[in-house]
Amino acid sequence: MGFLKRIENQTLLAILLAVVVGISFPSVVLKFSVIGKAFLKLLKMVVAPLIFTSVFISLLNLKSLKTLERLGLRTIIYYLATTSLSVLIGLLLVNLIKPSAEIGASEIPELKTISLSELFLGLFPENIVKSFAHTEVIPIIFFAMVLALAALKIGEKARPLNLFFGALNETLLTLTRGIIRLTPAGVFFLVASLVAKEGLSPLISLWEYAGTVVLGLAIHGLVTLPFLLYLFTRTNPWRYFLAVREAPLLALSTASSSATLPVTIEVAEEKAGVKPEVAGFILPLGSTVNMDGTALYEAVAAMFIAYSYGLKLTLSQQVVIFLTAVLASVGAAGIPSAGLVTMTLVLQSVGLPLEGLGLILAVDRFLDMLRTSINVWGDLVGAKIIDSWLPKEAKH
Ligand code: DAS
Repeated sequence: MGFLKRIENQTLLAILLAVVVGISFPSVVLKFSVIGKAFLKLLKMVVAPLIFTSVFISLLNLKSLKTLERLGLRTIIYYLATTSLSVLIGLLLVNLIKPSAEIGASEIPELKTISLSELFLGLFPENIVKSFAHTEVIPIIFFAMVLALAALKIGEKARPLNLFFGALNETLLTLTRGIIRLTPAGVFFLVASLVAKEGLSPLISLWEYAGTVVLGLAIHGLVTLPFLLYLFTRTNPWRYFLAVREAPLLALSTASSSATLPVTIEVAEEKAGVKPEVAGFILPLGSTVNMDGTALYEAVAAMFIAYSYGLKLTLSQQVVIFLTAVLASVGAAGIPSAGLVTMTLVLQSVGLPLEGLGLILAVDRFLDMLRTSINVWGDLVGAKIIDSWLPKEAKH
């Protein structure tokens, strides 16, 4: 933990330093903004293969198809239900608070929605190499799951796949941790060039928006999830949090569910009594597809961008935002700023300008840390609940 502890301190320090340097020497900083962009590219480099191997190997590790069928359906239903609850909280709050920021006098974009069938078809890869090349995360997850199902069907003969992709998964996680070493420098240049470009004014006007996101995350993390945990397992939520707290706290500082995954699995098995076959499937999958914090954030951010452009979204458009925020969070990878990347899906679905993302960049790192922590907390609550659903005979 020493390495990550050091990184998280340096990262937090880097953010504070970046704000000061970005304000004091904007022109110098902007000359180096390419370094921050290079860091983000390094993180994106591992997303496609890491997502594939973690989902594929966690499903392959399941003892039998029966467990997968039993676990799979309940897991998907649980993930979609909690993520939907999270988005609903976000939409309720943003309709009440109506955060908006002044923007330069730019033309008001006309709103358009892409059809849900296009969104649905987007889930399926037509060419897996293209999906990898374009880091189309949801098609990659789909392919990994159906391939794992096929491998489970052929049983022993698939053993080489298990060995190969297991080793590749470990290697990719190690590579990810290596890249995370660069986070302090990467974050420094990202935030410094952001502050240099935008100045601090968006931070002030963005507090309404950031406050709405933080309030929503707090309600979901401190009320909804603990309530569900107690309702389904009669576990004391506070004691459970204390047992697993290393993972959400690590997620807060790295802003990466994937980097936190080894600790998430460890605390779930060692301290929370979750069965290995459940932790091995639920948590890697959850770190990729179960992102309650991200979903809430994407819905609120999209509405904030609409308000800032003076656009009133109809109820049906908010339903599209609800659906695409859930989908976009499923597609977001567990790495820093992933939610920002998949947010484009939400904005495009209702025809909002992608330039609107520039409005929210200034506080995104801070919100990323908080939403990632809620993502991981949601995964851990899910693992405990689904573990309690395993029928008796499977608890050998
Ligand atoms: N940072 C992502 C994660 O690791 C979440 C996000 O970007 O929304 O979960």
